[in-house]
Amino acid sequence: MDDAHYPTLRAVLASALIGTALILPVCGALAQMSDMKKMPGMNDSKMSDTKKTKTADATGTITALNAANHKITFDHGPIPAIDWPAMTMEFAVAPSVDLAKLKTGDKVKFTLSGSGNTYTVQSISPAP
Ligand SMILES: [Cu+2]
Repeated sequence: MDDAHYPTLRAVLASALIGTALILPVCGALAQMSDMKKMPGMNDSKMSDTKKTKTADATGTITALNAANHKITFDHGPIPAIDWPAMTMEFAVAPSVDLAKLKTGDKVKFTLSGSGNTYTVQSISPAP
């Protein structure tokens, strides 16, 4: 190839690189800014949603009692108030609730309070 083209090519490549170098950070900054605009908004609504304390009423059957850790396992029905499907799960129980009065197999109504996926049983009463 003739040398005459080499500097030109280099200049073109150099300016392309500089152009890329100049454009990329701007795009990156814009992308970050729009990400940052989006993310906190999403997190905010999610956080305020999950961090807000909610209470819910539910019914279920006691499938296990863990007196040592003051926990109880319910096979519970759907809990629309907190968007939960029916499932079997263990809950921490508030100290005010006397687990000694309960036994596995009891059908009960119970109230929950908490946020996100962390709910504590606040009261338990026999289901009608
Ligand atoms: Cu559950």
